[in-house]
Amino acid sequence: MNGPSWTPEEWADGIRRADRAFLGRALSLVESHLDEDAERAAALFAALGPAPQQSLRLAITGNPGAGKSTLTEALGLHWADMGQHVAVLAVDPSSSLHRGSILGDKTRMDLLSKHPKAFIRPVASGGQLGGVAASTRAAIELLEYAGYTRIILETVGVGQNETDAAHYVDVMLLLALPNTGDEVQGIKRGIMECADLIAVNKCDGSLVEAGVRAAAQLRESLKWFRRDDGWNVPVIALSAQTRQGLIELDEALNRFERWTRGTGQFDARRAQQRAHAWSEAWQRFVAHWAEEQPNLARAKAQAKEAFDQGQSAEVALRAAFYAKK
Ligand SMILES: Nc1nc2c(ncn2[C@@H]2O[C@H](COP(=O)(O)OP(=O)(O)OP(=O)(O)O)[C@@H](O)[C@H]2O)c(=O)[nH]1
Ligand SMILES: [Mg+2]
Repeated sequence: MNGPSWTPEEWADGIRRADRAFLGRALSLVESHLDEDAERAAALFAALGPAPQQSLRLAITGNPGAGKSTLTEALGLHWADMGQHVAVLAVDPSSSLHRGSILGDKTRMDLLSKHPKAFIRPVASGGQLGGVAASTRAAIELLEYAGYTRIILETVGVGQNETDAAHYVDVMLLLALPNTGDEVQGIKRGIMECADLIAVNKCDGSLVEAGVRAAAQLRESLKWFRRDDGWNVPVIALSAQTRQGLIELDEALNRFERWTRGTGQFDARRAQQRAHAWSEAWQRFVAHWAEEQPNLARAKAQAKEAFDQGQSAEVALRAAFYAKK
């Protein structure tokens, strides 16, 4: 990144003032893969000091077209009007993020993006569809330093890593649709298991009745999932478009936050997420480093050859790496 000439302290001050220029450059800095940017980011975080703890981090998941962006905007506006500072990270699956494609038309969130208490930022997905970029955690923290109290992560409703978002947020909200039928709307089990709240969206017009039925059906299928923490996952019928049910959703979110903070789950989950972030970053770092070591590359090639000839991966690797010791 061609850097501005701010000192880490100036930069930190700018972020604490929620100055969009400083914040925007800082978000680009943590997304950057350049070594010198990593050093600058570390200096910036050192200048920022201990992270504020007052935020609520929410992820919205759901199949493509479920209304995640529409709900993000409705909920964001509701919160901003109530005095919250709202930041949205919208995961963009396209790799062309830095070539000027700032979210498609329907995800622009026109009203929210103009709100003085809101900030919207597209983030690159983690390489795979549905993934969340490794830099997302640092981005969330920067937004919190800037005083944002509600962080919404809109995920991409496709791919293998849809449940990734659970590693980054305090609350997982799953958006379902007023589809009824034997199948639970093609929602994968893993996604259902991760959800702390479910909202059936688009319960408006001719779909109101179907929405109520779908909500009942979802409540029924939730009985098959046992949660260790004893939380009863609420299922709320709503319309992100007419905002019917939005207050109820907000209340359910507040209830969940109060409940998890009360039981200590809230802090426990964040601590677990930090631990997960560490081991994940360490593995990624080591794997990346290993690729650059010529000795390792030779042993790996040797093992791969044995593997291709039918040996088990484990045996081949152990032989290539340890036999010569
Ligand atoms: N009738 C009705 N339509 C809705 C509602 N919410 C969203 N839509 C419409 O559904 C379509 C998809 O909405 P989005 O908010 O873009 O859905 P999304 O989940 O963000 O979609 P992707 O990001 O592409 O996965 C749009 O045409 C919306 O106008 C709702 O509550 N009622
Ligand atoms: Mg969207």
